[in-house]
Amino acid sequence: MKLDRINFILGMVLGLLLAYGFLSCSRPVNTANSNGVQTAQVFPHKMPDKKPDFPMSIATARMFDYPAPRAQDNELFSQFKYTPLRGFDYRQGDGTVSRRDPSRPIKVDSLYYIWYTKRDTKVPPIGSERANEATDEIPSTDWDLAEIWYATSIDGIEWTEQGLAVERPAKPKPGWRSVCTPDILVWKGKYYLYYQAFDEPSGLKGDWCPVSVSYANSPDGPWTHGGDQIIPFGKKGEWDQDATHDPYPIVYRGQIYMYYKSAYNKWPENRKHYAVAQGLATATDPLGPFVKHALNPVLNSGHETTYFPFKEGVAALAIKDGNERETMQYAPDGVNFSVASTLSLTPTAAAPYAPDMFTDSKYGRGISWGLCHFINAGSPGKGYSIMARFDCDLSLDLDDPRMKDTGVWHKPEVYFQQKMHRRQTEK
Ligand code: AAL
Repeated sequence: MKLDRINFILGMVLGLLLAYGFLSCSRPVNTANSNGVQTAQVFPHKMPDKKPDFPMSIATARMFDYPAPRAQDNELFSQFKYTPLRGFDYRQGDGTVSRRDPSRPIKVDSLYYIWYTKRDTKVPPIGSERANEATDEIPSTDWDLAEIWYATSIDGIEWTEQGLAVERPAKPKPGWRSVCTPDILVWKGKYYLYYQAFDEPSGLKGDWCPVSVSYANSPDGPWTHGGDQIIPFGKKGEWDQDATHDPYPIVYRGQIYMYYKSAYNKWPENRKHYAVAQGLATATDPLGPFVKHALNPVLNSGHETTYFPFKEGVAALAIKDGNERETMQYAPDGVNFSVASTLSLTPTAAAPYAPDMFTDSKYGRGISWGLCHFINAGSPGKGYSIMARFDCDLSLDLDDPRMKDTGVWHKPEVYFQQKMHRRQTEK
């Protein structure tokens, strides 16, 4: 009898404790305020400047994982403004000349220099799906049968095309079909151009190519070939087994951090389910060897590579592909990236100017302008790309509230341009 009574009392106490536990989780925790008055800890009207320590939803808690809980105060959030470049001739848009995938500008004395893919062919590209019909005169893609040219500018808007920097080598050297998508490294007073080097028309098996490098003592050249397959392909079955694209070196933590892109989950006979990621390879010598990071890929989304030193880490722009497309990302170690902000109207193939891109800065200052491209400048059958300038406020040395406005309003016509596709209209 006595034991039953004890069990009953213990059961009651346990039930009361469980009830209190449930209720305390499901409603705001009550605490006394400074006057001893009981108040529920509800999220405050005044935005907290750091993460509160009371229970919140994961969405509210996540606000404090960004550089600032308000986008307008987020150093890695910005609008993007665009300006056409002057000085490049596109033959009234007949599709026979194209300029794209600009390198980051570098400033030498008082002049900005850029390098870029230039295609100058008798006819416009016929498309990667017809790569088997490409010839020595008929390009498959916009970057097929291309070479690397360079230009200079005083203001980043008016450019003077200076001429050929890296030409296609003779067959069968890597790049004999096309050299394109360059980027620049300045290291110990010398200049290094890294670029994609095609041995077949892009699209034949896929957009498959390695990366080569050339170097010079002056930004005006002459350029000396320095090596091929600079970024090692992955072994068969590894994500970057077929291509290493968009080579993008910065100097960070005393080494050359070479970020690059590859597309995976696609094969010559099945290319629709592709995925894109970006990897990192490091070196202490610009001609290699480049050692790939064990945690590759380091970015799960994005397309062309865009990185810059920011505070103690590295910031990255991810566009076009992947669940985290249209975001700024940040890695305090240059390797482990997280979303820092979401963006709109992002620059494609963005190549930002940053004075500390190659200075091994211990506290990167960020960016305020750069170049990018538009690959749809032409009309059907006359495809070509143009380069353009973007401006932004992703800089610790700029404070432009207008560039932090989160509303980007387009005229209705911009939306009406995005017409339904045929299957939608046939419904
Ligand atoms: C660009 C880059 C690479 C691709 C092609 C030319 O935007 O991603 O260079 O190979 O498209």
